[in-house]
Amino acid sequence: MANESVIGVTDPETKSEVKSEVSSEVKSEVSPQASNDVYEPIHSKSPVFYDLYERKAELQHQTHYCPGCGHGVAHKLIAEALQELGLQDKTIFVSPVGCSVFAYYYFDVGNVQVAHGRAPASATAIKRSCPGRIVISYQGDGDLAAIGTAEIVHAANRGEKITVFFVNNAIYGMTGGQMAPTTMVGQKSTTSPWGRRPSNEGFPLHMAELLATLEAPAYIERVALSDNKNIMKARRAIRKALEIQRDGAGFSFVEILSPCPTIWGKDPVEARRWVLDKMIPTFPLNVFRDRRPEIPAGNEPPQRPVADVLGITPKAEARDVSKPKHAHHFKDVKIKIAGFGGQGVLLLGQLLIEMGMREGLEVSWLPSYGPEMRSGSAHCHVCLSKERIGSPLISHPDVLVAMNEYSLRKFAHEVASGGVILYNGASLPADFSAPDVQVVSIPASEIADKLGSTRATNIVMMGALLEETECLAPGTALSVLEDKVKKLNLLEIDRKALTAGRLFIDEQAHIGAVSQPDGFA
Ligand SMILES: Cc1ncc(C[n+]2csc(CCOP(=O)(O)OP(=O)(O)O)c2C)c(N)n1
Ligand code: SF4
Repeated sequence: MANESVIGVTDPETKSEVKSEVSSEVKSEVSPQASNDVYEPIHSKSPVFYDLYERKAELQHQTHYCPGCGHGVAHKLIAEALQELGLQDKTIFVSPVGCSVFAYYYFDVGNVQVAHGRAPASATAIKRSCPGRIVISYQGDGDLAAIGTAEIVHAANRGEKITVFFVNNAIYGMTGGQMAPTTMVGQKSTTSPWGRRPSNEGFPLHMAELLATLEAPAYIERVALSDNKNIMKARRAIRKALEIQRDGAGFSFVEILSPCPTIWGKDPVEARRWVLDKMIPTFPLNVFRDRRPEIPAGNEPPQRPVADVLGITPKAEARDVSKPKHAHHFKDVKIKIAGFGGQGVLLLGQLLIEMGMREGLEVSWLPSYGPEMRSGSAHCHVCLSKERIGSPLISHPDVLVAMNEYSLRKFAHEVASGGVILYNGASLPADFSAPDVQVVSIPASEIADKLGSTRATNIVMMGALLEETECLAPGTALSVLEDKVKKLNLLEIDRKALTAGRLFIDEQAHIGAVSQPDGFA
């Protein structure tokens, strides 16, 4: 729990308990089908976090917050409430970007750290997938009332059953004192050096009042960390907000007026007094909402895997990855597919990752395309890996599938040494050269035309890719095509296109025109 003298994190034993408990709950909350899913939900601390957040010896007795900062007090009040209510093991804490970005080092609960302003959106997703958990979104005023205005308004308006603690210190602390939406009239900041003027910067936003205009929220209160009496009131409000969530009553929100001595240029005592004298008159303390919202019962979303709901679940045998159908002779393969919109560039990538999933590989697909639907340039990155994929972005592909000359010229230099370029063309452009890589020209468009549809060009290239690299099994390709292509005449053409692409490479190899590049079978 929050501890201002020792900054520790979950001990490994407790962590594993939480892990197994959460996993089993997720399974039971989703559906019996989910337990048959290919992937087990994993809830554990990311390896990028320190096991122990160790500070220099002389700093061990304090938090990373400045002396007198309200965040430390808010943390303590929240941690105490969680402990007193017995909610520690059920809680998932969503940390923001701001001075409290490291909140996950202070709370021995489930932790997620999210992008600036997005905490209520992430908290929504977490709460909806784990309705039995206590989900807390903790945010500063820059995070919640500037970049994240839309997220908080809509989460509140939907009546998400989460708790939001909004730490309002009237300034951007972490980035050095820029004006926040809550900066008060006349208050100086680095971006309002003459003091906030309504004529130029508008008026401060009153978030508690604003959210109280909505129908859905169950509880909204503003409190202040100005003096002991108000801190005790803050303590009660924090506790109540958590109780409301525990009881499933709806959205709860506590705005906490909080000192930021460093940016305000005051000592800790002066800063507290400033909250009392200056902030409270601008942001009056009040309970703005305390009731159970009357939200008509509707059709609850089905707690089933999205693929099942959309009716796109692959056949049972296709999902069975217990026995790999294909020997993968690689650790990972990075493929870039590039061409014009309309050439099936993105679809080819999607088919490959679907195949990879069915063969038990980790996969990723990252598309990139312009605003034009047809004829604009498009490309996608596909990773097939035996290990978890760090980034879906590929700088140096092992394989480039260039669907046109423009893509060949544009991306050939990126291909890793020993890699392969598969080019859709009867022959390479005369002045083209790519040392250190294997380049194969495949007249895929002509082949597809002869089979009855230019649209099958990408499938000819897929056949060539499978034959050339042996990264995935042709049988898997067929089963994916059978699931995805609904029109029988097109499916027939695609089957032939796949075979034709493979045969083309096979024949080239027999006449010695194609050699196996490094790294592939
Ligand atoms: C997308 C994005 N935009 C801007 C930033 C820079 N940034 C980091 S924290 C912050 C504001 C922090 O202020 P606040 O939310 O009030 O929290 P405090 O530091 O005062 O606790 C900003 C603008 C960022 N990290 N990410
Ligand atoms: S800059 Fe302000 S908000 Fe940030 S840690 Fe220091 S006192 Fe706290």
